Amino acid sequence: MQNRIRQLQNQLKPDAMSYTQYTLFDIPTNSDPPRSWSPNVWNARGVLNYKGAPYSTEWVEYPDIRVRLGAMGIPSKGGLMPYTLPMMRVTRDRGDGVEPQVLYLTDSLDIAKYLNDVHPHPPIDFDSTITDEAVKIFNANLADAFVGLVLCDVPLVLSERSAAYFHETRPQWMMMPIKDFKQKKIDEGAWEKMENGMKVWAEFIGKNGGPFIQGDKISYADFKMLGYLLWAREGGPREVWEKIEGWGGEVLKRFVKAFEENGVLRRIDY
Ligand SMILES: N[C@@H](CCC(=O)N[C@@H](CS)C(=O)NCC(=O)O)C(=O)O
Repeated sequence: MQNRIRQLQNQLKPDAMSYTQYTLFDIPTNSDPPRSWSPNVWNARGVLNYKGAPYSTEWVEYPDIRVRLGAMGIPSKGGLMPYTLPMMRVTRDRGDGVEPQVLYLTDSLDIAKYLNDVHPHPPIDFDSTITDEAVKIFNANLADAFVGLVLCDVPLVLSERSAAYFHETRPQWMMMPIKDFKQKKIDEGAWEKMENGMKVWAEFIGKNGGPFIQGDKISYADFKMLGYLLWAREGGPREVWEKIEGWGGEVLKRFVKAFEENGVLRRIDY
């Protein structure tokens, strides 16, 4: 028994002295202080906040993402977006004089899963069936409206450099200037789609009594849905968010409040 205890103590020693640092790389708004607005980044930031994990934020402007990540030796993903945020750097110093270990996590789902493994409490359900269903519902009912009414106006909350980058890069898939694309989406019924979509959204979120998709049990799908809402609230025009809030009604209010009560919104700007 004594031996077993000594063995355990020896195993624990380096860990007790080791220390891990998380750095979340995020795209800033042009406000002072900057705020977190990107739905993808929120998938990671929300989980960090929920877990109460200590971390620091490094704000990176759009045109600097590939430069900064490339300089860290992170491989390019190719395509139109070879480097993306969120990225989370994990630095683990074992306190034994040896070079700290560094890990780069370059996708929001990987970051969320990593955090859930390392910090199991409070738990998050990662059942992919629910996540897939939630994303499918968003894509079928709301994505178009969000692209037209939120994404197209994101440059308004960005710094001049990031806004210029956005105007330069997004027309590559919109096939036209952002302003024209926004008008096209409005002409195609973006407002009506948003209103109907939010009703479907509220039915889906509230189907088990709320506040989350599975009732009281929080899942990664809830974090993804929150990410979309925060995209609109932090990155879109105020009138769009006010409409979304109205159409989401009580279900949306309870959903956001439950995240607030769980500490998920405590860190937005640092
Ligand atoms: N699958 C990625 C997607 C991330 C993503 O698309 N990030 C955007 C910001 S919302 C980005 O960094 N874009 C870089 C660029 O446009 O150059 C994730 O969820 O982590």
